[in-house]
Amino acid sequence: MNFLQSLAKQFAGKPIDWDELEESLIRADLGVPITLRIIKTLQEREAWALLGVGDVIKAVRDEIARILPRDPAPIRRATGKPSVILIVGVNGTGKTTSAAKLAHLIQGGNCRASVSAPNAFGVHRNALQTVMLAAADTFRAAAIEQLEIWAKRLDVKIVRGQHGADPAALCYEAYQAAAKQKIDFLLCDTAGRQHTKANLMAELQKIKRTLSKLDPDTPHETLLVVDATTGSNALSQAREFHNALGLTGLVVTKLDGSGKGGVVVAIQDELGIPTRLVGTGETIDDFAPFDRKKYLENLL
Ligand SMILES: Nc1nc2c(ncn2[C@@H]2O[C@H](COP(=O)(O)OP(=O)(O)O)[C@@H](O)[C@H]2O)c(=O)[nH]1
Ligand SMILES: [Mg+2]
Repeated sequence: MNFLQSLAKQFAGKPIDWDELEESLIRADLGVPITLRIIKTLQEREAWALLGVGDVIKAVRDEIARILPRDPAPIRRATGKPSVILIVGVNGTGKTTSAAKLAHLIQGGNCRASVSAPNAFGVHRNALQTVMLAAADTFRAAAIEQLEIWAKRLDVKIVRGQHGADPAALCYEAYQAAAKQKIDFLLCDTAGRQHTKANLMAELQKIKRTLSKLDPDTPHETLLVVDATTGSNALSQAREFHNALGLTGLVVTKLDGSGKGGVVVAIQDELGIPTRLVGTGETIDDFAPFDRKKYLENLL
C-alpha cells in the first residue's frame, strides 16, 4: 500500500485527523520541521472538513513541490577540459553502482523519453560523451574490482591503483590521463566514509585539494550518494559531508525499496542541496535525472 492509499484509507469518510496526517508525513521521512510547517499551512488555509482526502494529498504535494526545484540543474561542464564529478557517501549507499550508472547515462544510455531531447548533461544521444572512471576507493580491494567489472562491461576507461594507494594521488593521476585523452567526464568513486570519522573526511578534502591544483574549478560536482531506505539518517550524513566538502548535489538510491526518499526534501530545505539523480534498482538503466513530478508521485 503506498502512502496515498494508506492516507485515503485512514481518512475515508472522516474528518481530517491531523495527528494521523502528521505521523504519515514523518513516516515518509520528511522530518519534523517540514511536517509541522505543512500541517500548519494546511490548517490555516481551508475548511478541510468539507474536502476529500484527494484534496489533502494534492495540497501536501503542492507544499513539498514548493521546496524542491522544478528542474534539476544540469551537471556543470568544463570547456576543453575534463569535468570532474566526485562521488562520496557512507558505506553501501550505492556509490560504485551509481558511478557506473552515471557513466552509462553520460555515454548516452537511458534517454528513453526522447532520443532527440538533451539529457541531464545537455548532451544529445548522438553526441557521444567520453567518460573515465577513477577507482579512488583504494581502501577495499573488492571495491576496485567491482568498478573494473563495470568499466569492462560498459567499455569505459578506468584508472586504478594498488589496494591501499593514496586516493588523492590516484585522482591526480586519473585527471592527467583524462586531460591527455581529451575525456569529457572523470568520475571519481571514493571509499565509504563514516561521516563521523574526521580522518576519513580529511582524506576526501585532500582529494578535492589535490584535484583543484590541476584545475581550480574541480571537482565540478561533488555528489553525495544517500540510500533512501536509511530514512532521516541521510540528513545528518548530508550535514557532515556538506560541512566538510561543500556538496553540489545528491544522488538518492534504492528508491525502488521501502524508503520513499522524503529525506531529500528535508535536505533541500535545510541545506539547499538539490537531488540531481535517482537510482531505482540494481541494473545499469535504473538511474535517471531527478524528476520532481515522478518523485512526488512515488512519495505520496
Ligand atoms: N535496489 C537497489 N539497489 C541498489 C541501488 N543502488 C545500489 N544498489 C545496491 O546497493 C549495494 C551497494 O552498492 P555499492 O555501489 O557497492 O555501494 P558503495 O559501498 O556506496 O559503493 C549493491 O548491492 C548495489 O547493487 C538502487 O538504486 N536500488
Ligand atoms: Mg563502493
